[in-house]
Amino acid sequence: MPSSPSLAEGLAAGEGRVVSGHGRRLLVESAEGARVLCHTRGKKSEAVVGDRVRWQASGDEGVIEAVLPRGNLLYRQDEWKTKAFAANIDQLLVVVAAEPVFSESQLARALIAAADASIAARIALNKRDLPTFAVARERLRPYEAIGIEVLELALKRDPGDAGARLAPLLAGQATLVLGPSGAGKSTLVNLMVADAKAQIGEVSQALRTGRHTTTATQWYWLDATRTSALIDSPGFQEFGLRHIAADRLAALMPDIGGHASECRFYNCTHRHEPGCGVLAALGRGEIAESRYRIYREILEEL
Ligand SMILES: Nc1nc2c(ncn2[C@@H]2O[C@H](COP(=O)(O)OP(=O)(O)OP(=O)(O)O)[C@@H](O)[C@H]2O)c(=O)[nH]1
Ligand SMILES: [Mg+2]
Ligand SMILES: [Zn+2]
Repeated sequence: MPSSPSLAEGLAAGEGRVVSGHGRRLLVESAEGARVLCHTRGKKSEAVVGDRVRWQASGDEGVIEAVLPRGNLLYRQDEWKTKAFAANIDQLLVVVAAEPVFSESQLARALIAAADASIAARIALNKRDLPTFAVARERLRPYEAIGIEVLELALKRDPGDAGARLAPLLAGQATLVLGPSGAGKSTLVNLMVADAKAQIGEVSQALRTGRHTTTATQWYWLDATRTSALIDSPGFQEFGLRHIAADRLAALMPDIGGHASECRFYNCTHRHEPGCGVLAALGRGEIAESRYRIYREILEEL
């Protein structure tokens, strides 16, 4: 898969990349690798982690003049509003585990958001050492069927194996890591990012949060040459989909959308229409019931 312009193009002088922060205080890394606390100048310069920006020094700090064109943009949502949280992502790695039991709906939502942003996605199923692993593995069959690779890992129990399999997949890419609490995201970041603790410390100091566990999205470099990155972000459960048009949802779920051409009506919503190819496929057991239920659930929200 080709790299996004984010990593392949690099940065010119006067340009930087947002590596952490939110709102109007952002930590920007210059083309030379120096990190500078920057402020934004109103709506036009509102940036998120991963954004390439044009910035100018102003004393010890900096001002963001403009956000450079984005390869893509991802959103999160809470009950009231949708907000962008990461840009210029090459691929998504969803980390789930045998335990705690993960929500398939949250997993599906993350994959829909990735498909909408044209980002490749993989699933890492962690805690292979637990007896409940087989059940979790079975729940991921429909995802494998739509072409999503499932990596079976034991990040803590067998870090050597996990590291060796992850490294080539992460090389040269900006990878967003998402997943529910307790799945093993921090274990993964600490395994793959040698100086993760130092990078966290640097960010919390620059943003003066006074804590060493950042709750916001953060960009980590995997290598000294800054060619591969992991983006760690909390909030798996609030993936923003409300910007997606309802009639595009099926296309973003290939196992559902793949049958839409068999529907009698071109604008079929696959709920109750006569001659619906999706409902027919569901009846034949060709679409997993959980997947159809999630389709209906998200459709009601759009
Ligand atoms: N049995 C088992 N436990 C693991 C494995 N990998 C991680 N864990 C444990 O799972 C727990 C959660 O791991 P974390 O890496 O903190 O999970 P997280 O996804 O960062 O969770 P949040 O920070 O709450 O979002 C920890 O107690 C880890 O030690 C594994 O391969 N096997
Ligand atoms: Mg964590
Ligand atoms: Zn239909």
